[in-house]
Amino acid sequence: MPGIDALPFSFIRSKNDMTSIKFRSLPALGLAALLALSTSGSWAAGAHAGGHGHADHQDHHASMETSYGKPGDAARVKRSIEVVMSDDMRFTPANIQVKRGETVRFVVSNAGQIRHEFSLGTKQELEEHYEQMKKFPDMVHDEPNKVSLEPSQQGEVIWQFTKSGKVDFACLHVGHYEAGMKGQVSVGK
Ligand SMILES: [Cu+2]
Repeated sequence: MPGIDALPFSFIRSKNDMTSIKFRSLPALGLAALLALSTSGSWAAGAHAGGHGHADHQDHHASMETSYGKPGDAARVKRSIEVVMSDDMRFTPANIQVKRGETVRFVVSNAGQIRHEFSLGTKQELEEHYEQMKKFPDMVHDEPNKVSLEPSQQGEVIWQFTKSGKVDFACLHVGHYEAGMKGQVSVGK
């Protein structure tokens, strides 16, 4: 993983809590690197992916609440929304409506010939991550609010939208965001 050793410590730390929930799906390399960098209890929480009960998951998720919602519980998914990513730097659909409180499963597929990702966040957060991606284009992202996909791959993000308003999503691969690879979720009341 070129570059990751050079990442600011605070940046990595802010990632760990979000990353731990997808512990099992991390590629071996990314996991090893993150474990090497991790020094505290957040990885103990990560281990819960292997065995703790439902209540623990709820608590952990609640602690990961963001201004645009929180990782969703698969058991609460009422609706799946298919999102296609393409090499013309577009998401289809690019505008999505959900209700406040709704837990949505985004079924994301990459119809292109190059890697793309679907990242949910505030515009500010996405743009901050994008600046990081420009510095470290090979960074591995595997967090509950995003999925990164090779050509022909399909993945998912399960997210609960807890606040009404607008939530952005984007592909943060270098050049893609500027080319307009972005969209918006409108969260109704
Ligand atoms: Cu892209």
